[in-house]
Amino acid sequence: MNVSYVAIGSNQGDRAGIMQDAIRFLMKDNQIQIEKTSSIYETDPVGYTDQAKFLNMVIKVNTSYAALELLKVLQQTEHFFGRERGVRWGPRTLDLDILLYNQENIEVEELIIPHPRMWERAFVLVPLLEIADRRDIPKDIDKEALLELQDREGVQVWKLKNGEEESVHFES
Ligand code: GSY
Repeated sequence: MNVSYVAIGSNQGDRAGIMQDAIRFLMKDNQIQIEKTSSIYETDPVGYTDQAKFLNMVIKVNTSYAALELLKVLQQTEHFFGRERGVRWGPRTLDLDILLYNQENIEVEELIIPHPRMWERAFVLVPLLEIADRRDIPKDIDKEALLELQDREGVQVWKLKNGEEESVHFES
């Protein structure tokens, strides 16, 4: 079984409903088991800033898919939920990005793992560090690194994960 962390984002339509439905959709795949979900954060847009705020979160999945197979499933899921590949940094109904896959470094045309921009983005690191097991993340990433990120103040809890129960937002 492989361990992967996947970032989820949305800034169009019923953001939370879309994210919730996407997680339920992934739960139905018998090659994916969602082990943990982070709180949901509302975040100021980074990159192209003249767009609506995002909701962002991270999930931990156990999967028998190879990394490129998982990528394909996530892209199909984005497409199913109405994602269109338009403006590169522009608004989107659903964004699913593989952040980590085991402790592997992957660099092929379609996929770079660890995700190349994750270290600069508080909207990714805050939910990742909330749920990640220390052994799953590279050693140079810690909570101190977060304080230095420019977008840290733009990341606010929108819906807290409730207690210790896993996947609390998204029971199937
Ligand atoms: O890279 C994912 C899409 N995206 C986001 C996002 O998910 N959250 C925030 N806050 N800004 C973003 N800019 C882009 S592009």
